[in-house]
Amino acid sequence: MFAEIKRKIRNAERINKDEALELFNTDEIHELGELADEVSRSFNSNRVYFIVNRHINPTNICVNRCKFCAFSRSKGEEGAYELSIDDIIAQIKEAHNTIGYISEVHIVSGLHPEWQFEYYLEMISKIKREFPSIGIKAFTAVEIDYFAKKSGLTIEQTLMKLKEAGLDIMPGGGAEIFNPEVRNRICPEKISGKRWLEIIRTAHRLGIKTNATMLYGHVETFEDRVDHLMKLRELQDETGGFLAFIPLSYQPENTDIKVPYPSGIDDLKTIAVSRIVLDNIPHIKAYWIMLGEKLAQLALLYGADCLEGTVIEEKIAHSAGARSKKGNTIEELIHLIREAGKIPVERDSFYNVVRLW
Ligand code: V47
Repeated sequence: MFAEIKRKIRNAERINKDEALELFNTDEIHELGELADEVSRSFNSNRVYFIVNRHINPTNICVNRCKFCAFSRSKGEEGAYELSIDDIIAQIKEAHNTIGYISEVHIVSGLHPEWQFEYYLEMISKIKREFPSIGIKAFTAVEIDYFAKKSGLTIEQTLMKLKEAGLDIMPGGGAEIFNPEVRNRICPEKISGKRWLEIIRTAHRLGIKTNATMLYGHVETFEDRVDHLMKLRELQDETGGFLAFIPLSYQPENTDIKVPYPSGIDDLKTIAVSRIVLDNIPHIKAYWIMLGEKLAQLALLYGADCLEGTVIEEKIAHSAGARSKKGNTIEELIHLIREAGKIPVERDSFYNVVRLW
């Protein structure tokens, strides 16, 4: 099957849209996985990365109501919460004390109608001051756009201020699916895909590395997924600023898009096709929170080379019915990686090696 595509990949030739679509439509899942694993090995040998990190969501109060989101609340609504900077510092300290150290915090929030940009700057600079060795991965392109609008600054100025305050890299959230028709159905109030790409382009130009995501398994088609991947590949050709790509498997509970969870086959296919198409992005994450630990482990043989991390407390996917644990220990991550026949590599935010296990 797909002999010509195989030949191209083995000769390090780029595959086109039609070929990517053919891969999504194939039933030859093992062959697809084998091919993606070959590509993964060409990037990262037999290594699989993880990080000792904590996810922090300072607030779930959000002015947008994305149809796939079960996390957001309006101000005053039951379940709405706001963390102070002291609360955030306390969460990091607790993680630090429990594990002994933390290499990264991952911070994303709702679009809070009242918080000012200065609050976020203070948040980042206080974290950096208190924990200078911790990498700060914070704020999606959607939040950056919102901060810029609220503060009257340009995107460039907003990003520069955050960088000066201590922001190291940006997560890949908010990309969802770029196709405007699908985007309009699933998150009509969110910035466009074009705007998301522009903001990320600016971040890369300013030397801020980012990740990229794709939310799949709701109402999009394989064509939409391919289009999304191609747009990321094009931007990466231009900037080289993406560190990792993370396909996000749709979690449907408590949301307005009532569809079944993506199947395991769909999850593995999406990881594999992403690895093959994104021939210029060094890392593909199997986000165990959304895939579940066991399927994420299998994804390590289907093109993924990173498991994200310890996470400690996950809220976004678990509000929508994620069936995984909310956090994991270093030992469990290492066990998953070793049992897949791979070498566990503990990393920092920039994929520098912290420790080979
Ligand atoms: O932007 C929201 C998605 C994202 C649902 O960059 C949902 O390293 C599935 O982006 N089902 C946040 N997904 C998570 C994210 C992320 C996670 C881990 C690592 C990194 C990284 C980024 O979650 C949101 C949105 O696209 N999301 N609701 C849902 N029901």
